[in-house]
Amino acid sequence: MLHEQIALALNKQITLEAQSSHTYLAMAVWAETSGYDGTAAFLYEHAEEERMHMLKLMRFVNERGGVAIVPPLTAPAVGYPGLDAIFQSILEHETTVTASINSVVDECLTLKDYTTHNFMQWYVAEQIEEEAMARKILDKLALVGGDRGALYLFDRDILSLAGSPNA
Ligand code: OFO
Repeated sequence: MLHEQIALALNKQITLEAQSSHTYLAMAVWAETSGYDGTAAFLYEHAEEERMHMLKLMRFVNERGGVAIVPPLTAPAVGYPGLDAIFQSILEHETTVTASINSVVDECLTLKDYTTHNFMQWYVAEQIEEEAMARKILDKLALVGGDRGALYLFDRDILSLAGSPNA
């Protein structure tokens, strides 16, 4: 049976993963309607992955005797100033997600919930990859600078460039 505080922390994490998915979906729509088809494909896929992260947590909470809450979400932005702003905001968001995952892990140790601690290790590893990926993309964008031809190639190559993020 899940400790009430762990259930609360996991439900908070569920909200964050759902909000991530929602936000990346809005970014995908912007990219698709701004001519960045490669970036849009990447972001649609990323949004799906975040939904999977949310579902994995929900199933775990329910399996352990808690009740997963389907969270209300905040409406994401409709417009974005450009690709740099999008990936900068993804990096900042993922840093917040990492901090939140670390605090769940902390709580597990405090309350001696080693099962949830073990389950959360998947998320800890995933965050290392997600942050690294956002940094790698930002580095590429910095190289592109204002060069439109290079931006075209960036958009064409983003899926292979970033590698396929973990599902
Ligand atoms: Fe990108 O964060 Fe999920 O876990």
